[in-house]
Formats: sequence, structure tokens, C-alpha cells
Amino acid sequence: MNQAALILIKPDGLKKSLTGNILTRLSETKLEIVAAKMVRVSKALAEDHYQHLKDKPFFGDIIKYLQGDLHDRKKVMALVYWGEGAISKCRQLAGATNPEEADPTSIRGSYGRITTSGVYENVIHVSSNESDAEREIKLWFNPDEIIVKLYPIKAIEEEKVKKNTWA
Ligand code: IDP
Ligand code: MG
Repeated sequence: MNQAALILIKPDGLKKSLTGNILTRLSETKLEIVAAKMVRVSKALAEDHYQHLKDKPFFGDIIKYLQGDLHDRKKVMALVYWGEGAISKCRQLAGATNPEEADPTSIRGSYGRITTSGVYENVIHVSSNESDAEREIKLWFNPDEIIVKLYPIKAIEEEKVKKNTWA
């Protein structure tokens, strides 16, 4: 069954210049990339993204991590991978959450580390299951930014919306 998975190349992945390596590894899945963009992550977006961890002692640290405060790289690359078994295929390549426990040939095993303050810097986010993927994709992308129709949409008319265009 076709599935969608949200992938984030986190600020440490960008700072370490791993974008190409990570995308090459993910291309082994033969999945299709149906959305991609660079995002400057607000505190609200980071907190929404990690809402399931808000009671954990490391919550504050992972919010700073996703916002790029730990790496002087205030951006992440967000992508949607789509195809048969997308979530398990991408999570398999990503490896375990703890980079020290991840298969050494996985993306996290190859490139992740644990900081001295205990944050798992694991270079990539992959959605855990279909309901998380839907929630996360809707958080990070508007429908028009995704080239396939993943979830139901509705048309709304907005009046007097101010937006930038090319000068
Ligand atoms: P996942 O990214 O493998 O789905 P989650 O449990 O959703 O794992 O955790 C989100 C992120 O929070 C992880 O990718 C990692 O960066 C960080 N994290 C999770 N557990 C710990 C921990 O026990 N110590 C430090 N950081 C953690
Ligand atoms: Mg998770």
C-alpha cells in the first residue's frame, strides 16, 4: 500500500554537509519524493512537531536542536517520500533513535552522535507511523506544495491576502 513519510534533514545533517549522502541513501528505497523545501523552524512548529515528547526532560533541548540553535544553522530540509511501505523503508535506513545503538551502516549509525549534554543528534527525522505521518505532513506542508493528493483538501477563498511576488 502506498504510504507517505515526512523526512527532515535536521540542522546537524545540514551543518555536516550530509544532504547529498542522506538523499543518496534514501534513494535506495526507490520511493518517490513528492514534496521538498527548506524551512526556517519556528518555536511553535518545533513544539508542535515534538508534542508527543513535551513531558520528557530533553524536550527543551530537542526544540532548540530542531530550530538550529545548537548548530548555528537555522533551517531544516523537509521532504515527503511516497510509495509502497514508505515509513518502514525510510525508518530502516535511518536506524534507531539513539545513534550509538543504531546499526552502524544506517544513516543515524553512520552520522549521528550523542552530545555531551545528552541530546541524540541523529541527523534525520522519519515519521513513525501513518497517523504521525499525516499529522506531521499537514504541519510542515500546504496541500499545494505536494505534487500528489495525499489527504482530502478543501478550497477556501481568502480576501485581501498580502503575499510576496517577484518584483
Ligand atoms: P524518532 O526520531 O526515532 O522517531 P522520538 O522518540 O520521536 O524518536 O524522539 C524524537 C527525537 O528526540 C529523536 O530523534 C532524538 O533527536 C531526540 N531524543 C529521543 N529520545 C531521546 C533521549 O532519550 N535523549 C536525548 N534525545 C532524545
Ligand atoms: Mg518520532
